[in-house]
Amino acid sequence: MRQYHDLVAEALAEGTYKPNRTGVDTVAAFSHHYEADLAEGFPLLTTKRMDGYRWNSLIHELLWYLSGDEHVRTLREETKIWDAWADEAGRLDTAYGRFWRRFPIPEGTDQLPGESWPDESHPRVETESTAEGGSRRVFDQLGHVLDTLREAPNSRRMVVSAWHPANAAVSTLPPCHYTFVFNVQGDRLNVHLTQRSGDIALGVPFNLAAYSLLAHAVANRTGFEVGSFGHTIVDAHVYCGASERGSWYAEHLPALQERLRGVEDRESYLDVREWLEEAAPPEVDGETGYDHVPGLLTQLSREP
Ligand code: UFP
Repeated sequence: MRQYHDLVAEALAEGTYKPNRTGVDTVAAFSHHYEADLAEGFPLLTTKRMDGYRWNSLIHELLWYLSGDEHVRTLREETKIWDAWADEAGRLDTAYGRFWRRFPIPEGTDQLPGESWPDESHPRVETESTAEGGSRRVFDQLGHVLDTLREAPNSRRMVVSAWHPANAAVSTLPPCHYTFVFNVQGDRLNVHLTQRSGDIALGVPFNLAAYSLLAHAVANRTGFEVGSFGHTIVDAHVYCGASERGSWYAEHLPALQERLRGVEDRESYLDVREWLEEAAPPEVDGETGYDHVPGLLTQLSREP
């Protein structure tokens, strides 16, 4: 997929070398945007393995989001992708589906004077019991989008957010793909995702496929033609430093380069190589940044 290869190319060629919390440094580009027309075909990468267990994980993760569950007890029967972030009881402090389907509504004195909140008569407000025997009210954001698509499809307010600022401030993994917006143009239903942080080699191919699948599902359900998937990634990065954390953060560059070699039209790969050779390596702590990228230049200058 051309857009993905452009993303790789831009990050590697124009990105800044920088450290981050993982201990494995990245080359990162700011605010990359691309669009994929889903009517032209499903954007599943062919240069990365996305079949078998991976595809199965992706589908079950999406179904899990749609279920609104805050725990991984059913998900982990199908895939282990969230196990590392959950405790033994399956509790998880990253809330995607829970916020998509059951965003908490402030109660009592938490509601400031003058603010508007829906009451029980709203079709997407639910009252649920808490483990402590109390109750709380929650709002189904995605359900509200489905209603709006039926009742006022030209609305520009069809936003779903997984971001709760206070939760995000202390969460071990605040949502990466944290908000998305549905937008109708004619009979086409488009989806735009904003992602604060995107691991180009590992995470982004799955994020792209998952939201494209979601776009198909919602279009199917509401009777629209599927439109485009728009994706803005604020920090789009490739891990390239030495790994201190083991396999998850293993060096991704060789695999990415292999992928670029695999594309029919090798233009983006060649561009990356040229750009990198021309680029002045950034300075990191007085050292040349690319010294930290073992083999990058050599690998890229090797003829594919
Ligand atoms: N990441 C993704 N996509 C996801 C996900 C995580 O690319 O869906 F959950 C990557 C981005 C980043 C890391 O490399 O995981 C999260 O680290 P941080 O919170 O420091 O941005």
